[in-house]
Amino acid sequence: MAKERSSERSGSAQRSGAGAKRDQLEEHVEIPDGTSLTTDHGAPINDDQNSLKAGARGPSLLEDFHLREKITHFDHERIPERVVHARGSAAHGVFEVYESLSQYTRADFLGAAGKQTPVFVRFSTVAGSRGSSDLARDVRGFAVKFYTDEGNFDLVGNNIPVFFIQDAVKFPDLVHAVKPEPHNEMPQAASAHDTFWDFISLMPESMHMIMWVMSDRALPRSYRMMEGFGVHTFRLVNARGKSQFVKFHWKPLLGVHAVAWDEAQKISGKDPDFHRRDLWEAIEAGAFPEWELGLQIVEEKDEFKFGFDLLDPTKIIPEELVPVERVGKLTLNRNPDNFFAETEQVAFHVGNVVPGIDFSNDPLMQGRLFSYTDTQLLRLGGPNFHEIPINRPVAPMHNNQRDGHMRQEINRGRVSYNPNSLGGGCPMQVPQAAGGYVTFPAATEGAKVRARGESFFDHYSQARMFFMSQAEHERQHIIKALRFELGKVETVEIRERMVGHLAQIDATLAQLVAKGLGIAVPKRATPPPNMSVPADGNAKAHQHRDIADREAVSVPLSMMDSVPGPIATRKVAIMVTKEFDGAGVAAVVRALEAEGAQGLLVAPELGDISADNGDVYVPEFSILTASSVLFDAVYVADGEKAVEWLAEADAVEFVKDAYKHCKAVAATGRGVELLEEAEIGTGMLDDPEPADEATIVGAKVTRGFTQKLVAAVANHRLWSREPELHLPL
Ligand code: HDE
Repeated sequence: MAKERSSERSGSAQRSGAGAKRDQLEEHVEIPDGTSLTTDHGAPINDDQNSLKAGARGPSLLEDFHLREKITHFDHERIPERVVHARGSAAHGVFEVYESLSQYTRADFLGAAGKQTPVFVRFSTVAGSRGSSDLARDVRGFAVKFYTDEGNFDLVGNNIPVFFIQDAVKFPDLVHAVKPEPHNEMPQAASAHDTFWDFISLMPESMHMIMWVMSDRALPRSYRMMEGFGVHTFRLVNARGKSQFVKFHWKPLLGVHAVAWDEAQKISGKDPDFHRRDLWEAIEAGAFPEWELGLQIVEEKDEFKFGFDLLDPTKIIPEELVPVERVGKLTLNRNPDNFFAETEQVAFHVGNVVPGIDFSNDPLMQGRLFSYTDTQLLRLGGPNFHEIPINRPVAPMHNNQRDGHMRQEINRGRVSYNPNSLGGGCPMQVPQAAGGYVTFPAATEGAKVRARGESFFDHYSQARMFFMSQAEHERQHIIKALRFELGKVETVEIRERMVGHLAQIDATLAQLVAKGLGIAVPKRATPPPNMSVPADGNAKAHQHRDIADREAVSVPLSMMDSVPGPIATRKVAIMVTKEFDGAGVAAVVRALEAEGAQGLLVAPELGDISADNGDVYVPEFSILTASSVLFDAVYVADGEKAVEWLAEADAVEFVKDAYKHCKAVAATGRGVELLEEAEIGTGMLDDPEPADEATIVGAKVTRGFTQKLVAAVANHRLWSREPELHLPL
């Protein structure tokens, strides 16, 4: 009602154009509470359409407090974007621990079976700016803020379990190298350029991470389908003061899946918000993304049991050596209300820990402990960023920190120091028995040196293990990614230096990359001219004893470990033309929905479309607003007019791309003609064994047909379809 009246008001005002008349009408206006327009200081605003002028055609007046305030605020709307991880998307959720973990840790949020803790999780790419594409080849951030009853615990991880560098002092160099080159600010959100590979080729310690970043892990199908890792070794400390080392893992319940490189590049054009939209829509639809928290626990006495160093962030602990124990579930169930207030202003810090969780001496982690507060001071403008709602702990805060920019808290009384007697000694220190944080008394000794442990110098064994653990198509993708990235590098010496490293990982890998670059594999690896490797540059001498076996593999390193998997939330494009097979399409949609997947109609145009049984549908997309790279599979429906698609170049490209990206392509009846037009096969309807198990055709939709479609989507992709792209391995 009130809304109607207020529009009446502006209508009348416009009609009359007379101030006196308008005032009269406004006397009767009732504005619901909380909806009136005001200045930042609460003064009601009567006209937000015109600035204050000296006469209707005269100059604006400086006196116009509303204009000045509105524009000034607008001028200051932007804050510096994160120096890394600028592009991100986030959601609220809950973490529930399955069983008490009190044998490992005194952390209260892990202490009782079924205990729930609210969380806020932000996913990100690393190199690109805030407006860059979600589908860049890049590491993904996976940062979780647990709002525990004992304060915030931030697990600020990535979707790759190792890092490029071993020591924090190299981080600014790494980031300068990967960001757009400083003279021309190119390329955006891409590592395929000289400065990145120049740096990497001089940093042998980065080789393990390079294998991961060149793999399809750097092109996730969805944030919901990627793993997360704490990367560093942390400590868990129990109530008796016993410490154990721990690596944190997040295991997605939908499995770990990626898209193809060609697809990633096309998605970047069709929908640069692909991951952001996917996360948002899944949560809006109630298909809440879930991960299990996994722990790899290593007893203190076993610290030196492995060939690699637990403190070295370029190494994993293979799951075959220490299994991952799944201890709880993370569920994201609510989208943010406001992107800036929450996703942009959230401030993570690897140093935000709670009693029972402690650090190791990993030299990369130690540097991070300094960096995160420092960067928030600049980005969020002062020391009170912990008071921004998204950063505020649910646990009460009491301390003697005071004042500073944008202080929200009104501290009462005159005491802001400790010890004090005037305030009764408050706020009081908390004894350990009452839950106070106590740092684990790890023994420390040694001379002050700028050095790295000898145990950090095997840079190739785990890089090789990763490569050897990949399925054949995954290796092909790594080789192609390296050919692409190094092919974009203009300086030939950098390419050669990189191939020299690859030769230390695997001879075939090096040969095939070198071939693509038109160079020879160098006879001897060029010893890097930096000081991070031993002076003799002899990698073999430092090879780790337990993975010196050149054939060592670790099964979970391949994403094939995730298939077949659930198809929940997968999207299948259903291509329909007028008078399509209504019963068939309904059966396909039902079969998909029974598995939690979606069938979405793509028609030549938007607007109502009738099926042959008279049912009227509203297609979600027209062929111009959709592209098969945005779906997991394609089904072309039968119908007398299905052949109309054949004249649509976009429709032919649609299915061609889906096939090329190894997705399930299905068709019934005359729909099969579109697959054939796209050169997916010939005479398929007569052939009871069409080309492959992800090409599914039939005269009509049957139970067997939908079962095959569901099974093909569950396998994610039929990568073996890439033979024409295959390189001899
Ligand atoms: Fe970060 N990192 N990082 N990082 N990092 C930041 O903090 C830094 C590292 C990670 O969604 C910054 O608030 C240093 C490893 C994530 O808001 C900054 C070093 C891992 C996010 C920073 C590292 C990460 C950040 C930039 C080497 C995986 C995004 C903006 C010593 C375990 C968090 C900010 C979000 C963000 C510094 C290495 C993960 C500058 C100095 C290793 C997920 O503080």
